Amino acid sequence: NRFKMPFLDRSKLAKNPVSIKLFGIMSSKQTTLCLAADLTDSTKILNLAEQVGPYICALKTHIDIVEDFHPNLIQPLKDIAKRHNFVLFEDRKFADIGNTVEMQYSKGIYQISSWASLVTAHSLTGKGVLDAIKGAPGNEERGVFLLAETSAAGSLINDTYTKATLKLTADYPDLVSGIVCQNPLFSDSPGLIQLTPGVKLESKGDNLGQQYNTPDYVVIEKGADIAVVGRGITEAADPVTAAKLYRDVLWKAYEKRIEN
Ligand code: 5IU
Repeated sequence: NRFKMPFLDRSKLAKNPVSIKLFGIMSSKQTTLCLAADLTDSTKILNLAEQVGPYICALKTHIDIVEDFHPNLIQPLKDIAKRHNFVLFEDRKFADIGNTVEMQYSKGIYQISSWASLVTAHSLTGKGVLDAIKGAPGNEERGVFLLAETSAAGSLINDTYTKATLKLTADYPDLVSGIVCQNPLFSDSPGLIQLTPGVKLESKGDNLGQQYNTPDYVVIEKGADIAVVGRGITEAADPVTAAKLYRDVLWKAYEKRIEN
């Protein structure tokens, strides 16, 4: 099963090009850390990306919270991602009918499909979302993380929904990079990546329903391959030191998981 398999072996079983790339980055940089760069200022995002670049495998954005957004932000961000070898990941959580998703993904001021190798999507509206992302213009290199669970307290997602999401994933092996979830929902399909948000060393939540678990717990007990860390890093006194610490702790947990 995937929990015991090294990433490099799993990369050979992955069908999505971004997953293959990610497994390679994770192995060579020894990091499973995805930074949630939830900042509203372009310069701050670029500076943080530059500084923590060596320690992350992916940089997750919410591009629509950037207050001074200009398309000029994209090229430097792409340059930093290339130089430090990490993947750009827009957490757009597409959830509309296919036709609308196609436009949200490729048009408007953000033109997500032109720069984000990875995006998130809800499975709520079914296969149309995936067909839209698959067929839209933009970069050839693209992958989707489908939401099967969330870290939010009181989430309406139930077991039936989660199972149906996994089933949908199986129909798009070349498009879906992995699953966003909190529990080890799939043990086979080693080519798929489990992405788990809600990760913090001090696992106290916020006052808007976010629930945190520690790096050790999500990787060893819950099967996370990539851990998403936002405020644990962005709000640390020294974000660079914090990123390095999360990288180290997460990687040790992964090594422990695949041990013997
Ligand atoms: N995020 C979650 N939980 C989820 C999903 C996405 O926290 O279930 I799906 C996003 C929201 C935010 C980041 O961008 O991951 C976590 O940030 P913090 O580590 O600051 O809570």
